[in-house]
Amino acid sequence: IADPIEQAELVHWLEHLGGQLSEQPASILLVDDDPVASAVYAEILRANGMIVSILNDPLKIIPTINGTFFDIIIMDLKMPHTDGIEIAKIIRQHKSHLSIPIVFLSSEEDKAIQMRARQFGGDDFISKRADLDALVMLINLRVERARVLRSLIERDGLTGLLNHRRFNERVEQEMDRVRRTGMQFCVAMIDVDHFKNVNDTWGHPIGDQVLSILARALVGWVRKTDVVGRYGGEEFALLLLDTSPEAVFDVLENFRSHFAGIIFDGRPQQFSLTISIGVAGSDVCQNTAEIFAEADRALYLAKNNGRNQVVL
Ligand code: GH3
Ligand code: MG
Ligand code: MG
Ligand code: MG
Repeated sequence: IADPIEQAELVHWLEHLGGQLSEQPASILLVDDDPVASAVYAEILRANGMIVSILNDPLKIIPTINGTFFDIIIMDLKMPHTDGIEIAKIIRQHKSHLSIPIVFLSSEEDKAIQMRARQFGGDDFISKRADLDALVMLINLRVERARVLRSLIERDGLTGLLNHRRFNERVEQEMDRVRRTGMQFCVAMIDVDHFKNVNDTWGHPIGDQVLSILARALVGWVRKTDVVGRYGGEEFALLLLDTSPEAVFDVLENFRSHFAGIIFDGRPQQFSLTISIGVAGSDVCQNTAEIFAEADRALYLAKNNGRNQVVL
């Protein structure tokens, strides 16, 4: 296959994947209602190259981790006004926060309490008397493993894009944000036209390569903050933020035409392909199910109107 990906697109793509799996510094949420103690630990972790946010009001844990991604939560166990175990329980009640590592930092010696802390959602327990190198190493190991696991759970193996479930969750989050901020977003569904023919004519491995190339091209085309998912076999989905369907139409129309110009090498013959796209805006939809149904309806129209087109 003549790989049509420009260097800039490739860099963009690697960054897209790299956000999850690379040498990026660990982002840490330090939860402790003692501002002095938390500031001391934050300084130490920052000196070790980590990005640290401090939460002194543990009861704000859910809005905090809903709004910002953290690799790991480091939490004091005994806090003057709350109990770390109670906070861990609250975190673990949320399906989307099941996998974030929680490490308790405490001078608690009582084995029964340590056990309880693990039972209710803590992953590790590190003594405040432990040496700081041990703390830093533990955090780095936890973060690395969590990143790998998260990518296995959330990403599609062929393209590296977000999978169907994770993409839906992202749209769900965006719906919540829209309710608070009034910002608009769009969802686009993209389906390769007559893709079955590709497999039948050129073979399944070439079909797979086409899908990888389409995935990379999409990531390179949209904004860095937009989200690209693999929705099904040869169906992709875009979450385009802070924009209207009218503005998105031009971007996707240009992409449609760009993609139609890509020459794939079927060895010995070359071939090209087209895509159909359906777009829906959050402004006319009450919930996630509705915006997907709208985008699907538009995609269906694009297919019925002869394919190779974008429909709003
Ligand atoms: P339409 O224009 O109506 O979308 O026709 P189509 O042939 O693209 O649609 P259809 O749903 O009939 O076929 C989709 C094909 O995509 C069938 C399936 O074998 C193929 N496919 C799905 N996932 C993969 C994959 O991961 N790799 C490859 N090579 N093929 C896949
Ligand atoms: Mg304390
Ligand atoms: Mg198709
Ligand atoms: Mg399809």
